[in-house]
Amino acid sequence: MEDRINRFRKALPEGLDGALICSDVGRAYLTGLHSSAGTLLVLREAVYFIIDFRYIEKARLTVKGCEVILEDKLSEQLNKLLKQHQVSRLGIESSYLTVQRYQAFQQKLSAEIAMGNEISGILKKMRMFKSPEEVRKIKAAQKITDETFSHILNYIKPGMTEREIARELRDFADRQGSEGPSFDYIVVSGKNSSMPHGVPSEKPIASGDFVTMDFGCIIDGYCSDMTRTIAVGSCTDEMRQVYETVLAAQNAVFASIRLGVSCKEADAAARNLIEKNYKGCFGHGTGHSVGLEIHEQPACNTRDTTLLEPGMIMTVEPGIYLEGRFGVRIEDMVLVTETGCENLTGSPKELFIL
Ligand SMILES: [Mn+2]
Repeated sequence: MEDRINRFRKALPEGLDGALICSDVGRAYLTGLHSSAGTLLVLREAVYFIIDFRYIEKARLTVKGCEVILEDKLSEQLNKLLKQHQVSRLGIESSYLTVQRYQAFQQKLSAEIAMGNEISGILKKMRMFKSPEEVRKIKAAQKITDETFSHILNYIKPGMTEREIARELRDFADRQGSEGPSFDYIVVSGKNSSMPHGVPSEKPIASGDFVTMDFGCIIDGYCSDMTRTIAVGSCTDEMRQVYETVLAAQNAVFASIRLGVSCKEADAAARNLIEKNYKGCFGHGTGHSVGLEIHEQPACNTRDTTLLEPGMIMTVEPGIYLEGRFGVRIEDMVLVTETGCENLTGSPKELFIL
């Protein structure tokens, strides 16, 4: 973590004397401590972590590379430090700070609070590239996700509701050691499966339904993300054809990922294949990066021109959604490597008919 703070300090843009890091994820990334409050003041020559009584003991024991201070009157404490270091201009995390908090800083702090996006940009860029330690955590989270999928295959029976299945996914993953669900799980069946981000309902699973399950775990704060679609009872030729097309689209993306390929090009690999027969039925991006947050930058979509580079972890999740009828999505996570990509997801993808 000390290394992250130092890299961040070195990247501070000219014209800023430092930065206020107030987001949960920004603090967790730079200090290693997960908390729901606290302020990290990063200056060129010193770093201060001001945090309240609830976290102070843990912070003193674990946070390295900065002076840990018990929060009392935050603005007075900050002003004292700003004066001591002759700070005149501070950056903030524009993508996380609320307008209310920004205005409070503006009114109460002696330094000018710069409105730019540089600080958020630097942190997002740093977080794009996962260290071996971060990769290990995401792999551990995915391992539990894979175990949860094999469990649910034996658990799903016609008549169970989408919410019952979502609950079992969460409970099983927690029992296997997940720190919690990495997002609100999606379990949609039958007609509901044509809604990519449908919310699990009291609808019972019926024979002939597709069931799409999108879920993930958290280990040491790091997320995993996976989607599988399975059939219950039976499956029509059309359902099978849609399923095989989505799988082929996913494989086309894996084959496209190599050094120098952009996110946009990886997205096109899936999109071009799907649009041949299912135009207008794939209305979301092909994937996104995953880390401390479930959605990170970059993202494989029709706009993001970021080049894929080793150390990035991306989901690959094409789908086909036939409105009012059914849908299929298949999602794995891959690590971009020097030579292509490594699939971090172990769950099988042949079409299961339970
Ligand atoms: Mn995803």
